[in-house]
Amino acid sequence: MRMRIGARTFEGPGPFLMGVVNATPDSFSDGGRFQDPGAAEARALEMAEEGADLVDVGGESTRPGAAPVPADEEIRRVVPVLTRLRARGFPLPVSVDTSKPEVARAALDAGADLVNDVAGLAAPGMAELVAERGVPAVIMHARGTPADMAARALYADLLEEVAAELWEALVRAERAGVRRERILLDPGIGFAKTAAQSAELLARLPRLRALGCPLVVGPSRKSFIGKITGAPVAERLPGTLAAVAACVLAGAEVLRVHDVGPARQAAQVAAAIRDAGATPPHRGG
Ligand code: HH2
Repeated sequence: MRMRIGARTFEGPGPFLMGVVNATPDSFSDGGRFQDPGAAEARALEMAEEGADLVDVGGESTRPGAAPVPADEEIRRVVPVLTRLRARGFPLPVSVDTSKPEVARAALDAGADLVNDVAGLAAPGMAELVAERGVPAVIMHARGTPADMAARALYADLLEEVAAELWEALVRAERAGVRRERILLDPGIGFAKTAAQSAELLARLPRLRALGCPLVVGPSRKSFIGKITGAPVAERLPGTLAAVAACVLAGAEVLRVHDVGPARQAAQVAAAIRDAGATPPHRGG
Protein backbone atom coordinates (compact mmCIF):
# COMPACT_ATOMS: atom_id res chain seq x y z
CA MET A 1 0.00 0.00 0.00
CA ARG A 2 0.97 3.63 -0.29
CA MET A 3 -1.26 6.03 1.60
CA ARG A 4 -0.85 9.25 3.50
CA ILE A 5 -2.67 9.06 6.86
CA GLY A 6 -2.26 12.23 8.91
CA ALA A 7 1.41 13.12 9.12
CA ARG A 8 2.62 9.67 8.06
CA THR A 9 2.93 7.82 4.79
CA PHE A 10 2.16 4.12 5.01
CA GLU A 11 4.19 2.42 2.37
CA GLY A 12 4.81 -1.23 1.57
CA PRO A 13 3.02 -4.44 2.56
CA GLY A 14 3.17 -3.72 6.29
CA PRO A 15 1.64 -5.17 8.31
CA PHE A 16 0.68 -1.99 10.12
CA LEU A 17 -1.03 -2.21 13.50
CA MET A 18 -4.08 -0.17 14.40
CA GLY A 19 -4.47 -0.17 18.20
CA VAL A 20 -8.04 -0.16 19.53
CA VAL A 21 -9.06 2.41 22.14
CA ASN A 22 -12.71 1.98 23.07
CA ALA A 23 -13.94 5.00 25.04
CA THR A 24 -17.16 3.13 25.81
CA PRO A 25 -18.81 1.64 28.89
CA ASP A 26 -19.81 -1.57 27.09
CA SER A 27 -17.39 -2.75 24.39
CA PHE A 28 -17.26 -6.52 24.28
CA SER A 29 -13.69 -6.97 25.50
CA ASP A 30 -12.59 -3.73 27.17
CA GLY A 31 -15.82 -1.87 27.92
CA GLY A 32 -15.51 0.58 30.82
CA ARG A 33 -11.69 0.43 31.04
CA PHE A 34 -10.98 3.45 28.83
CA GLN A 35 -14.17 5.43 29.21
CA ASP A 36 -12.37 8.17 31.11
CA PRO A 37 -10.53 10.39 28.56
CA GLY A 38 -7.35 10.28 30.67
CA ALA A 39 -7.39 6.47 30.70
CA ALA A 40 -8.02 6.37 26.94
CA GLU A 41 -5.16 8.79 26.37
CA ALA A 42 -2.83 6.69 28.54
CA ARG A 43 -3.85 3.57 26.61
CA ALA A 44 -3.05 5.26 23.28
CA LEU A 45 0.40 6.26 24.59
CA GLU A 46 1.02 2.72 25.78
CA MET A 47 0.06 1.37 22.36
CA ALA A 48 2.46 3.78 20.66
CA GLU A 49 5.21 2.44 22.96
CA GLU A 50 4.25 -1.13 22.07
CA GLY A 51 4.66 -0.42 18.36
CA ALA A 52 1.25 0.67 17.07
CA ASP A 53 1.27 2.48 13.72
CA LEU A 54 -2.02 4.26 14.36
CA VAL A 55 -4.75 4.20 16.99
CA ASP A 56 -8.48 3.88 16.50
CA VAL A 57 -10.72 5.73 18.96
CA GLY A 58 -14.36 4.66 19.21
CA GLY A 59 -17.33 5.75 21.32
CA GLU A 60 -19.98 3.19 20.36
CA SER A 61 -19.91 -0.56 20.87
CA THR A 62 -20.95 -2.49 17.77
CA ARG A 63 -20.99 -5.92 19.42
CA PRO A 64 -24.02 -8.02 18.50
CA GLY A 65 -27.07 -6.72 20.37
CA ALA A 66 -25.46 -3.41 21.42
CA ALA A 67 -27.81 -0.45 21.87
CA PRO A 68 -27.27 2.51 19.54
CA VAL A 69 -25.59 5.57 21.08
CA PRO A 70 -26.91 9.06 20.20
CA ALA A 71 -24.44 11.21 18.24
CA ASP A 72 -24.03 13.81 21.00
CA GLU A 73 -23.10 11.10 23.52
CA GLU A 74 -20.64 9.51 21.08
CA ILE A 75 -19.06 12.94 20.50
CA ARG A 76 -18.77 13.44 24.28
CA ARG A 77 -16.87 10.15 24.53
CA VAL A 78 -14.53 10.54 21.57
CA VAL A 79 -13.67 14.22 21.16
CA PRO A 80 -11.97 14.74 24.57
CA VAL A 81 -9.66 11.81 23.81
CA LEU A 82 -8.67 13.26 20.43
CA THR A 83 -8.23 16.73 21.90
CA ARG A 84 -5.91 15.42 24.61
CA LEU A 85 -3.85 13.38 22.17
CA ARG A 86 -3.41 16.29 19.78
CA ALA A 87 -2.66 18.76 22.59
CA ARG A 88 0.22 16.59 23.82
CA GLY A 89 1.66 16.08 20.32
CA PHE A 90 0.79 12.38 20.05
CA PRO A 91 2.98 11.22 17.17
CA LEU A 92 0.73 8.63 15.49
CA PRO A 93 -2.21 9.09 13.15
CA VAL A 94 -5.54 8.64 14.92
CA SER A 95 -8.69 7.24 13.38
CA VAL A 96 -12.24 7.66 14.59
CA ASP A 97 -14.42 4.54 14.65
CA THR A 98 -17.90 5.82 13.85
CA SER A 99 -20.76 5.44 11.40
CA LYS A 100 -22.28 8.86 12.06
CA PRO A 101 -21.30 11.92 10.02
CA GLU A 102 -21.91 14.28 12.97
CA VAL A 103 -19.42 12.31 15.07
CA ALA A 104 -16.91 12.02 12.23
CA ARG A 105 -17.10 15.79 11.63
CA ALA A 106 -16.50 16.62 15.31
CA ALA A 107 -13.67 14.07 15.46
CA LEU A 108 -11.98 15.41 12.32
CA ASP A 109 -12.28 18.94 13.73
CA ALA A 110 -10.56 17.66 16.90
CA GLY A 111 -7.67 16.19 14.91
CA ALA A 112 -8.66 12.71 13.71
CA ASP A 113 -6.86 11.67 10.52
CA LEU A 114 -9.02 8.82 9.19
CA VAL A 115 -12.65 7.68 9.36
CA ASN A 116 -13.12 4.00 10.21
CA ASP A 117 -16.73 3.17 9.42
CA VAL A 118 -18.19 -0.27 10.19
CA ALA A 119 -21.21 0.74 8.05
CA GLY A 120 -19.08 1.41 4.96
CA LEU A 121 -19.82 5.17 4.66
CA ALA A 122 -23.51 4.36 4.12
CA ALA A 123 -25.09 7.06 6.31
CA PRO A 124 -26.36 10.06 4.35
CA GLY A 125 -23.62 12.69 4.21
CA MET A 126 -20.80 10.43 5.49
CA ALA A 127 -19.04 9.80 2.16
CA GLU A 128 -19.51 13.48 1.21
CA LEU A 129 -17.86 14.53 4.47
CA VAL A 130 -14.90 12.19 3.89
CA ALA A 131 -14.58 13.53 0.33
CA GLU A 132 -14.75 17.15 1.43
CA ARG A 133 -12.10 16.69 4.16
CA GLY A 134 -9.83 14.67 1.87
CA VAL A 135 -9.13 12.08 4.59
CA PRO A 136 -8.71 8.34 4.10
CA ALA A 137 -11.48 5.98 5.18
CA VAL A 138 -11.98 2.33 6.04
CA ILE A 139 -15.04 0.85 4.33
CA MET A 140 -15.97 -2.23 6.37
CA HIS A 141 -18.43 -4.91 5.28
CA ALA A 142 -21.45 -5.50 7.50
CA ARG A 143 -25.10 -6.21 7.07
CA GLY A 144 -27.84 -4.66 9.19
CA THR A 145 -27.23 -3.22 12.64
CA PRO A 146 -25.79 -4.77 15.81
CA ALA A 147 -29.40 -5.65 16.70
CA ASP A 148 -30.09 -7.78 13.63
CA MET A 149 -26.73 -8.62 12.05
CA ALA A 150 -26.48 -12.12 13.52
CA ALA A 151 -29.69 -13.08 11.70
CA ARG A 152 -28.31 -11.68 8.43
CA ALA A 153 -25.31 -14.00 8.14
CA LEU A 154 -26.91 -15.78 5.17
CA TYR A 155 -24.82 -16.12 2.03
CA ALA A 156 -25.07 -18.35 -1.04
CA ASP A 157 -21.47 -17.46 -1.88
CA LEU A 158 -19.77 -15.74 1.04
CA LEU A 159 -16.68 -14.38 -0.69
CA GLU A 160 -18.43 -13.20 -3.83
CA GLU A 161 -21.21 -11.49 -1.88
CA VAL A 162 -18.83 -9.76 0.54
CA ALA A 163 -16.64 -8.68 -2.39
CA ALA A 164 -19.65 -7.37 -4.35
CA GLU A 165 -21.07 -5.49 -1.36
CA LEU A 166 -17.67 -3.91 -0.57
CA TRP A 167 -17.38 -2.94 -4.23
CA GLU A 168 -20.85 -1.34 -4.18
CA ALA A 169 -19.89 0.69 -1.10
CA LEU A 170 -16.64 1.73 -2.76
CA VAL A 171 -18.43 2.87 -5.93
CA ARG A 172 -20.98 4.80 -3.86
CA ALA A 173 -18.13 6.52 -1.98
CA GLU A 174 -16.36 7.37 -5.23
CA ARG A 175 -19.57 8.88 -6.63
CA ALA A 176 -19.68 11.11 -3.56
CA GLY A 177 -16.15 12.26 -4.36
CA VAL A 178 -13.95 9.98 -2.22
CA ARG A 179 -10.76 9.13 -4.09
CA ARG A 180 -9.99 5.46 -4.61
CA GLU A 181 -6.44 5.87 -3.33
CA ARG A 182 -7.83 6.98 0.05
CA ILE A 183 -9.99 3.88 0.58
CA LEU A 184 -9.13 0.82 2.68
CA LEU A 185 -11.45 -2.20 2.73
CA ASP A 186 -12.28 -4.54 5.62
CA PRO A 187 -14.24 -7.83 5.48
CA GLY A 188 -15.85 -7.12 8.88
CA ILE A 189 -14.96 -10.18 10.93
CA GLY A 190 -17.97 -11.06 13.12
CA PHE A 191 -20.30 -8.51 11.51
CA ALA A 192 -23.12 -10.60 10.03
CA LYS A 193 -20.68 -13.54 9.88
CA THR A 194 -20.83 -16.83 11.74
CA ALA A 195 -17.61 -18.22 13.22
CA ALA A 196 -17.20 -20.50 10.20
CA GLN A 197 -17.76 -17.59 7.83
CA SER A 198 -15.20 -15.45 9.69
CA ALA A 199 -12.64 -18.25 9.31
CA GLU A 200 -13.46 -18.64 5.62
CA LEU A 201 -13.01 -14.90 5.01
CA LEU A 202 -9.57 -15.03 6.64
CA ALA A 203 -8.62 -18.03 4.52
CA ARG A 204 -9.73 -16.34 1.33
CA LEU A 205 -8.54 -12.77 1.86
CA PRO A 206 -6.68 -12.78 -1.48
CA ARG A 207 -10.11 -12.66 -3.19
CA LEU A 208 -10.71 -9.30 -1.48
CA ARG A 209 -7.22 -8.07 -2.29
CA ALA A 210 -8.26 -8.35 -5.92
CA LEU A 211 -10.54 -5.32 -5.32
CA GLY A 212 -7.33 -3.29 -5.40
CA CYS A 213 -7.43 -1.44 -2.06
CA PRO A 214 -5.34 -2.12 1.04
CA LEU A 215 -7.06 -4.51 3.45
CA VAL A 216 -7.74 -3.88 7.13
CA VAL A 217 -8.77 -6.87 9.26
CA GLY A 218 -10.02 -6.88 12.85
CA PRO A 219 -9.97 -10.42 14.31
CA SER A 220 -8.90 -9.32 17.80
CA ARG A 221 -10.55 -11.24 20.67
CA LYS A 222 -13.67 -11.83 18.56
CA SER A 223 -16.32 -14.46 19.16
CA PHE A 224 -15.17 -16.75 16.32
CA ILE A 225 -12.05 -17.38 18.43
CA GLY A 226 -14.28 -18.24 21.39
CA LYS A 227 -16.42 -20.49 19.23
CA ILE A 228 -13.41 -22.40 17.91
CA THR A 229 -11.53 -22.71 21.22
CA GLY A 230 -14.09 -22.28 23.97
CA ALA A 231 -11.94 -19.46 25.40
CA PRO A 232 -13.75 -16.59 27.16
CA VAL A 233 -13.08 -13.10 25.85
CA ALA A 234 -10.31 -12.35 28.37
CA GLU A 235 -8.36 -15.44 27.25
CA ARG A 236 -8.34 -15.04 23.49
CA LEU A 237 -4.86 -13.60 23.00
CA PRO A 238 -3.27 -16.80 21.64
CA GLY A 239 -6.15 -17.27 19.20
CA THR A 240 -5.92 -13.61 18.21
CA LEU A 241 -2.22 -14.01 17.45
CA ALA A 242 -2.90 -17.06 15.26
CA ALA A 243 -5.49 -15.03 13.35
CA VAL A 244 -3.10 -12.07 13.02
CA ALA A 245 -0.44 -14.35 11.53
CA ALA A 246 -2.96 -15.89 9.12
CA CYS A 247 -4.11 -12.42 8.02
CA VAL A 248 -0.55 -11.29 7.35
CA LEU A 249 0.22 -14.42 5.33
CA ALA A 250 -2.98 -13.87 3.33
CA GLY A 251 -2.01 -10.29 2.46
CA ALA A 252 -3.73 -8.02 5.01
CA GLU A 253 -1.86 -4.73 5.34
CA VAL A 254 -3.48 -3.31 8.50
CA LEU A 255 -4.47 -5.31 11.58
CA ARG A 256 -6.86 -3.79 14.10
CA VAL A 257 -5.89 -5.19 17.52
CA HIS A 258 -6.29 -4.60 21.25
CA ASP A 259 -2.98 -6.26 22.28
CA VAL A 260 -0.46 -4.30 20.27
CA GLY A 261 2.79 -5.63 21.77
CA PRO A 262 2.04 -9.34 21.30
CA ALA A 263 0.41 -8.70 17.89
CA ARG A 264 3.54 -6.81 16.80
CA GLN A 265 5.69 -9.89 17.38
CA ALA A 266 3.22 -12.26 15.70
CA ALA A 267 2.89 -9.91 12.73
CA GLN A 268 6.66 -9.48 12.38
CA VAL A 269 7.28 -13.21 12.30
CA ALA A 270 4.42 -13.82 9.87
CA ALA A 271 5.72 -11.00 7.65
CA ALA A 272 9.23 -12.50 7.65
CA ILE A 273 7.76 -15.85 6.55
CA ARG A 274 5.63 -14.10 3.92
CA ASP A 275 8.65 -12.23 2.57
CA ALA A 276 10.91 -15.30 2.65
CA GLY A 277 8.36 -17.06 0.45
CA ALA A 278 8.57 -14.22 -2.07
CA THR A 279 12.32 -14.69 -2.67
CA PRO A 280 13.85 -17.61 -4.61
CA PRO A 281 14.40 -20.75 -2.51
CA HIS A 282 17.74 -21.13 -0.75
CA ARG A 283 19.61 -24.03 -2.31
CA GLY A 284 22.75 -24.12 -0.20
CA GLY A 285 26.19 -24.82 -1.70
N1 HH2 B 1 -14.48 -4.37 14.79
C1 HH2 B 1 -15.04 -3.68 15.82
C2 HH2 B 1 -15.16 -2.29 15.76
N2 HH2 B 1 -14.67 -1.60 14.71
N3 HH2 B 1 -13.57 -1.55 12.62
C3 HH2 B 1 -13.00 -2.20 11.60
N4 HH2 B 1 -12.51 -1.53 10.56
N5 HH2 B 1 -12.90 -3.58 11.59
C4 HH2 B 1 -13.37 -4.34 12.61
O1 HH2 B 1 -13.27 -5.60 12.53
C5 HH2 B 1 -14.00 -3.68 13.71
C6 HH2 B 1 -14.09 -2.25 13.68
C7 HH2 B 1 -15.55 -4.43 17.02
O2 HH2 B 1 -14.53 -4.59 17.98
P1 HH2 B 1 -14.34 -3.65 19.27
O3 HH2 B 1 -14.19 -2.22 18.88
O4 HH2 B 1 -13.25 -4.16 20.13
O5 HH2 B 1 -15.67 -3.87 20.10
P2 HH2 B 1 -16.98 -3.00 20.30
O6 HH2 B 1 -17.64 -2.85 18.98
O7 HH2 B 1 -17.81 -3.82 21.28
O8 HH2 B 1 -16.58 -1.67 20.86
